[in-house]
This record gives sequence, C-alpha cells and structure tokens, in this order.
Amino acid sequence: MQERISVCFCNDHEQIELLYVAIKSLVSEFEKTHRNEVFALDIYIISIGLSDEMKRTIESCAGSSISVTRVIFLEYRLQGRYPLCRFRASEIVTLVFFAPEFFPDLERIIFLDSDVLITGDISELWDIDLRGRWLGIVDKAYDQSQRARTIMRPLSALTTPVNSGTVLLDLVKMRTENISHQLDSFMEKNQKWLRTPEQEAFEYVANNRIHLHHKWNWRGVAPVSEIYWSAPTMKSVAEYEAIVPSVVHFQWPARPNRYHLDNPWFDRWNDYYDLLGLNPLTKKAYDLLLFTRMSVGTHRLGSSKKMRILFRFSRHALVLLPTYIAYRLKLMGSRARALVKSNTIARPDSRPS
Ligand SMILES: [Mn+2]
Repeated sequence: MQERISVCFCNDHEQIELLYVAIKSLVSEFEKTHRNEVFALDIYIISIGLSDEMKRTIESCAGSSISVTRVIFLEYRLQGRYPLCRFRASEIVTLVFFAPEFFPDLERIIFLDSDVLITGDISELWDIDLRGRWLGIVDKAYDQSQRARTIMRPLSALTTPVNSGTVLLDLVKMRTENISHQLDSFMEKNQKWLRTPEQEAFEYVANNRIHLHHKWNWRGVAPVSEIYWSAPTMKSVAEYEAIVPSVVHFQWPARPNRYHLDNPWFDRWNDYYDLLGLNPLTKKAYDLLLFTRMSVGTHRLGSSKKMRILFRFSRHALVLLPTYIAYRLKLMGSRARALVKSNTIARPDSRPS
C-alpha cells in the first residue's frame, strides 16, 4: 500500500499558465525520485471558477506513466470575506487557513503557490517531522538580523516574517487547537492594514512553528528581489545563492510567464511551458521600471505616501543601480556573442555564389 502525498493549490483563472507549469514540474520531479513504490501523489486544486478546458490541461500536466498521480478538484465560490483588505486576492490566499475543513479526511497537507517551479524531491518535504507544531514554513529573510527583519516588513520587532510559497500543515493539530478560527479572527481584526495577509497571519498566530530550510522556498531568481535587499552582508547573499533549491519561487511581478530574464530558472520554466503546446506568451523586458519595483519592494509602495516612496527608492533602488547596470551590460554582451556566433555559422551560406 502506497502512502499518498497530498499537495494543494488554490487558483482562479488569473495567470493559469503558472499553475500548469507548477504541476508539470511537480510530477516530473516526483517521477525522478524512484520512490514510486512507496508514494503516490494526490494533487488537490481548490478551483475558483476554472473552466473545463483549464481542468483538462491541469489533468494532462499531472498525468504520469511512471508514478501514481491523481487530481482532485474542489469548487469554491468567493464569499466576499475580509472586504476591508486592500490585497485583491485576500480571500483566495487565505483559503489555506481552512484546510482542516476542506480536507476532513487528511492528516497532513502541503500548500504550494502556483508561481513556483519544483526542482527537487517533494517526498522529502512530506517526511519532515513537525515535532508537535501545526506549521512548517520558510522565513522571509535569509538571516535573522534585526536589519533584515525590519526592512522586510517594519511592523513588529518581536516576530519573524514568513513567506508562504510553501506551507506544510499538520491538520490534526490544527483541528485540536482550533487554528482556523485563530487565523480567521486575526484576519477579521487586522484586514485593513495587512499587506500580505496570509503571511502576516501565519507570522503572528504561529509563533511556535518549524522554520523550513530555504531550499523549500528559494526566492533568489531575480537579482534584486527582497531576499537580496534585506541581506546585511554580501557573505549572506553568497550563502543564499549557493543553496540548491527544491522549490523555486518567482517573486512577483518578475515571473517567467510575463517577463524575460536571463536566468536558468526562467529557461527551465519556459521549457516546461513549451511542452504544453499552448499559445506562446507575450513578455516584457526586465527594464528599469521592473528593476525599481523589485528593488523597492512593490507590496509596500501601493499605499505609501509619495515621500515614503522616494525614501524607499533612494534607500534601496539607488544603491542597487550599479548591480542593475552590470546586469544589463552582461545581458548585452551575451546577446552580442550569440549574434556573432550565429553569423559565423551562417556565413558560408550567405556568401554570394
Ligand atoms: Mn507566490
């Protein structure tokens, strides 16, 4: 009898291609684990109005000739919960709070964002011992320094911010401690000022949690993302970059379905997308505007006063300008080299006869 690994995604139709690739990469890596005798993979999709065609594509992404996989759809209709929250998708991202009710027969579940690429063995995450806690999650900053923690989200000096790209839940523990209710009432009470609602709820409610290794939610894809600007030293940046990820999490808005980035993780995402046989995506260049949004921390700009934006910009973006220029020069260099190479190969044919 195989043990069933349960992985859940919550999605509406927005940027659905991210979900396709997340599932395709999840199954592809699962096939490589050679633990197919021991484990089967159940992929749960909490669907907020996904079309039949989208569901068929999801099923084909989850199909495997090597492993036992299964897709289970749960329909959810939005109820207008947390109406004062400024974060548009607040009800969708907080559905994870109610996992014990969605899955009454399960004891444990992994929740994944759809803007991820699975690059390692998910059964290893499934096997992690939560040692009596209900939550396993990755910290938002790589290091524990005060600077990193306050720069990330300067609300409390007493808690450590988390990133909820990968979440491991003990549903039994959640039921006995009535965690869904605690998370829900935290949201109800604080919805007005929360910027990344489910992350802040986890941060405050789950003060006793397991800090998962950063390889389970590795966010170092874009060269100027928050994980970099919160790092206190170049040494910690180098350490972070040396991590071999099992889950790569693309930081909004620099995601591979919308932007070009000279990067092996973007390349790998594109390879999976090409396998789906869908329409090619229209993408933008990684330009100065995106660079600024990434380096300042977009989620804090939306509601800030103008002076505050300028302050953030000068504090974070300006110091990163040389990094950006170096990055663009490198990109131009590699394009020029590719051009020279293709011209060299093409030359014999183009010679007039
Ligand atoms: Mn995400």
